[in-house]
Amino acid sequence: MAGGHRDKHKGAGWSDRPGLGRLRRANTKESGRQGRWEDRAEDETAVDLHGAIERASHAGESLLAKFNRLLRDADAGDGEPGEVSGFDGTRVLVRPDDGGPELPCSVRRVLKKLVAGVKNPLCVGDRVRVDRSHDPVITALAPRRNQLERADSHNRALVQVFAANLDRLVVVASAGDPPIKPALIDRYLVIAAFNRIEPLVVVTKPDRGEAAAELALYRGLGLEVHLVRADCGAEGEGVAALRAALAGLTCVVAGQSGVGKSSLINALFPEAAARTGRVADEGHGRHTTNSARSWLLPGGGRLVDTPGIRECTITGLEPLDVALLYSDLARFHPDCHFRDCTHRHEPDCAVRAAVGRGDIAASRYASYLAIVEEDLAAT
Ligand SMILES: Nc1nc2c(ncn2[C@@H]2O[C@H](COP(=O)(O)OP(=O)(O)O)[C@@H](O)[C@H]2O)c(=O)[nH]1
Ligand SMILES: [Mg+2]
Ligand SMILES: [Zn+2]
Repeated sequence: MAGGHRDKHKGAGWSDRPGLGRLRRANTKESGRQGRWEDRAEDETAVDLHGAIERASHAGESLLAKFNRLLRDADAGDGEPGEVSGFDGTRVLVRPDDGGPELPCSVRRVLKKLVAGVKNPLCVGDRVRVDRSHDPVITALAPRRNQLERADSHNRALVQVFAANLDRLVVVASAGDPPIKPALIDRYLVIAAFNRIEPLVVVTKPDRGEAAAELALYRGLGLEVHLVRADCGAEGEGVAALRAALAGLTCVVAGQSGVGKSSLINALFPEAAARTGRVADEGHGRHTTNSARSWLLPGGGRLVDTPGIRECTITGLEPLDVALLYSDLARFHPDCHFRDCTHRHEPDCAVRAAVGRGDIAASRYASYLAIVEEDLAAT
């Protein structure tokens, strides 16, 4: 088939984006750095994203990489396995794997001092071991698959980690009331990609507006997109399909206030919703680290409730990194005249040409520019 690499990338799903690693190596001067990752990289995409994360923070080593490296050196630790489910004052709540009740635990000092520059050594979703021979104490911590982190609002030198080991970032938007905001969806998608969490898009309120174009756009990007009536309980349109899609997974729900997150969780998981009472409305007034909470769902999945996702770290990335996290832009990047093209003002830019032809949605290009020009400029 004619068209070569473009067809190969077309419609590629999240977990299967061939060529991003190659693209990054082809487009950066720091290709030597990739070697360190080769032995633990699952695939080229992982190499690529780690490359971006590495440069984003902590003088060449990402917080997550440093954390996991230190953990490998740490004591294996005795005790029963469990998972951090929340915080209660100075205690860390651990849900034991054996199904017993949550345990308020203290933390062994060596774990508290693990990584400098981190506000909280443990976060919701951490896999731990608890020694219960006396007062319960967390003795060991397993490496993390991924995490959501951001700079502390009071001290920019400190990083707050508020959830780890997530399977899905559920991005919720409403078809109307409030109107759908593709730029906000794109921001969450970049956060998901940067943190290596698979995103899933839910559009609520099909009775309040029209979102056919957005549904088509995000499905066209290879994303799983659900249209869901969230205020009609378990019988609402799309609820059963979404519940099936999330079964057994650890999910975090993100979205603007008023789009129907709480309603959605009520419809999906009435048992959990009765206990949560609240689910992350973004930002404002809540202590992100200590108010994060995870809830066990029927079937073994978990719902992680945390605000602050919108402010997750994308500062520190360079335009090239952001463009690579936009799968639709990245597809055209190899055809730009300059290998480090930022797709703004450069001549012979294949990305801008594609926007002009309608091969890249105008809203996607606009949100890319907004991130590059507003967020990255803010650092
Ligand atoms: N018409 C309609 N209203 C909805 C739908 N989903 C949620 N709502 C309503 O939208 C409002 C905000 O919902 P809520 O779940 O509190 O949003 P949250 O702020 O994201 O948690 C509530 O009045 C809900 O009843 C829907 O699919 N259709
Ligand atoms: Mg709510
Ligand atoms: Zn370009």
